[in-house]
Amino acid sequence: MRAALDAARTGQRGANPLVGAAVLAEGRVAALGWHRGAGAPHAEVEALAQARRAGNDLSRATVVVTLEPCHHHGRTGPCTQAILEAGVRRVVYATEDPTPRARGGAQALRRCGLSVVSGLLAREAASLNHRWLRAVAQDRPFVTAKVAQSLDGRTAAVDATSQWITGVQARAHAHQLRARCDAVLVGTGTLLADDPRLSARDPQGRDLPDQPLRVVMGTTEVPPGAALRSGRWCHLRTRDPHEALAQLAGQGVRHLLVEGGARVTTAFLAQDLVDSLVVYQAPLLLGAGAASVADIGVTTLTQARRLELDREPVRLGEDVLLELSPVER
Ligand code: AOF
Ligand code: ZN
Repeated sequence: MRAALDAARTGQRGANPLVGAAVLAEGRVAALGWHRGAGAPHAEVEALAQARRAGNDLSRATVVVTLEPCHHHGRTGPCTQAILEAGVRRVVYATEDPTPRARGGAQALRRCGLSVVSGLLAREAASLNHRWLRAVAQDRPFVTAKVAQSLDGRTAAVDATSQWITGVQARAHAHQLRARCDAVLVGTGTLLADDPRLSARDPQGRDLPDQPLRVVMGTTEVPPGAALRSGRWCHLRTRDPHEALAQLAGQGVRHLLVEGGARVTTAFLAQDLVDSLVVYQAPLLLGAGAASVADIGVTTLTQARRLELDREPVRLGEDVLLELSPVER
């Protein structure tokens, strides 16, 4: 289970949980697998495929997985079925799957005669996914907020010029992030200032295969010639992030990317609705320019909102990518 938990951390935080799996066969860890993110195969399917490729006899094998195997036809098939087809004897998992669509795997496997054990290292597994678990419990999309900023936390210079603070590689990464999300949201202020397309594009400017829903939030009207109208888009006439999330959940959005500007990002942060923060940190100073985050109600250091790194920082050209989760208060 420790090896499975380590493998789980390799995945991407988002609408799907981080999940890792190990196959125990012939007295050792025969294979490890992890879930790479929404749309990709689930952890146990990866681990079983790996074990099979290595030529292991699975008839007496155990599958160890950090989350109860799913029992639904989602973007991929049910893991319960993959486990049954592999012919293993025993399944050990850490925490229950709380989602109404996917849960029930343990019971289904027991009914088919497998030995199923739960609760191993459950606390560690739950803490790995506590933000995801919270979003599921609140029945709202998982929220990733993206900030591209100067070293001194600015997103524009004093005269409002803001193209380009980050370099080509960081921008390419940000477009891949858009493609992984179901929807990308900006406020009406950013819409009027930048007229963004909000599409996911490759460095040559071509659309990537997966395109997010483009969302504008705020009470100002969307101009008839706005660039984002060239794709699937919607306007949420509210300034309340809770209300916006409820409406998006109703449209089937499970992973929302909040792209700014500062007013919208601040509103989500102030309501503690950011589950994951992605920062592209550029090595330049803008001095008195616009700040990436405004008043979130912190007036003294003890009230500071603390975040922790989900993984090691990554260098993208001249810029640095930071992936963070807010620490529970
Ligand atoms: C598993 N193993 O590795 C993961 C599971 O996006 P889908 O349709 O592939 O399904 C995602 C849901 O499946 C997710 O919300 C969670 O309930 C479960 N995730 N289950 O057996 C895995 N990632
Ligand atoms: Zn599954």
